[in-house]
Amino acid sequence: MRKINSIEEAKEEIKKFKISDCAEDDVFFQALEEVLLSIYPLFKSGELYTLSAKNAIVKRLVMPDRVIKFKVAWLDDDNIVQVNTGYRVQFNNALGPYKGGLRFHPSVNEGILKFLAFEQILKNSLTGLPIGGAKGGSDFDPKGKSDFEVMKFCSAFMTELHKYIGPRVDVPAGDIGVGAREIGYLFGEYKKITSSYDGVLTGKPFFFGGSLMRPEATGYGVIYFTRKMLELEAKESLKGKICTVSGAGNVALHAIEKLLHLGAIPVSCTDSKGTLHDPRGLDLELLKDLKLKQRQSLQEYLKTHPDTEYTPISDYPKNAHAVWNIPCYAAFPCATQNELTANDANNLIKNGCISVSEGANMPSTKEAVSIMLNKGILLAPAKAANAGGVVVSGFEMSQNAAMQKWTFEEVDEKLKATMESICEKVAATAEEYHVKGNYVDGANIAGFKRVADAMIAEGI
Ligand code: NDP
Ligand code: 2IT
Repeated sequence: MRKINSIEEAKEEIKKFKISDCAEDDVFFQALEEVLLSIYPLFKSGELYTLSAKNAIVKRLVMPDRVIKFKVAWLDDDNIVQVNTGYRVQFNNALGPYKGGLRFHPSVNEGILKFLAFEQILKNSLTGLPIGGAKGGSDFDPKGKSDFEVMKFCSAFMTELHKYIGPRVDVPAGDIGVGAREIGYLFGEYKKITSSYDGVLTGKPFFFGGSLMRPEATGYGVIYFTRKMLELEAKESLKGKICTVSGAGNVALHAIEKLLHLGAIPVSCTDSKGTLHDPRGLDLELLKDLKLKQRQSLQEYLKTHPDTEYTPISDYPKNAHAVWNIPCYAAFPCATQNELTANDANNLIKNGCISVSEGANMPSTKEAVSIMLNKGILLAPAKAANAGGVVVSGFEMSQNAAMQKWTFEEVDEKLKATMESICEKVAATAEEYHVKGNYVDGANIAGFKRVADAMIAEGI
């Protein structure tokens, strides 16, 4: 068996090894390549995990168990039939039932869902909870649709999806475009079809089975993780520090909320149309009203705060984003994949940023990750930093199974402890594999090992 002695050799080996049926510019390939390069010290030292190992552990891990693709036909408010594509990628259940969100966004395709489901396997592994990895969704765009249309789409989507899910089989949750409203409609339809009141979805509204704190969990978790990382690596706190955030959805707004609780100064957020920069600190109550309740554009913020800087997305050069050119101590990309490019990474470093925490899934391009790690930025990778959402989803599964309700304080304490313990595990793994301070490698190695060991123990 050939031993691999350098990262260059690992890169060559990975190119030869057919890791997927996708092109090298596909997001799925991007996610696989990052993980495989991170875990190369395991190829070097351990026979169990090498690319050519007898158990084919890497080959088995990079191929989804199944990709379910289905038609979703539904009736809009003008009584016209609309047709969308629905998906569920059940990637790996070595550690527990498939678990991961549903994304409703026009950009959704199989490649995006495969990358998200693959990342979810390692993220869920890092939580220490008994959950496997999956992701699903549709190219349906909830934006501009009436509540009734969203309900009819969700019913049609669940008519097909219900065949493949169950509380011990696969437990979907929310993601972009899927919040408590959508989960409520999906749950209602599942219940109608199956006559079963199961904990088959997480992120349910509290009054019919949801966990307190699930809406806040991802955003709060990102900040708990970052606070611990700064304490361990820089002996610093977030108090009084200027922070930039992208996105203006569930993750971004709750990250902003926790930053405010800790005395930091969050000054930016973004949506699909532009960037808001309020150097005095953001007016969170107004943002929540505009984005979560009224579902309006961030530009509306200017009506209340006319002196705020707003940059429409079209006013900025390609491959750079206004939000990452604002001087800050810590940055929090919380919108979507590949929203932080090489140019953005260079601008952040030039302006004095010392830490980047990924609230979104894979928000930094491959080039940006490499620049940030080489320049000593503390980079908290998505699969560790944003695990708080799925952690509280796991808590919701426990509460549903035991027919219990935990208080907000109980969930918050457990979330804080879990995020800190993930941070410590990632830091310790990086140190063990001689890449101290490299949380990207630490997270990939620690996440991979738990899943790989379970797969080996369970046989083929
Ligand atoms: P939401 O739908 O609540 O919000 C998404 C935000 O990002 C919106 O402000 C949206 O703008 C913006 N956005 C989305 N896509 C794009 C795009 N292509 N270009 C520019 N802006 C965009 O989603 P979440 O906050 O739940 O998710 C944000 C990120 O966090 C995603 O990467 C998701 O996978 C990840 N995540 C979510 C978790 C959760 O629990 N919800 C858990 C872990 C990770 P607009 O308002 O204009 O639509
Ligand atoms: O990316 C993610 O971790 C999520 N969208 C949440 C998944 C979940 O099952 O709560």
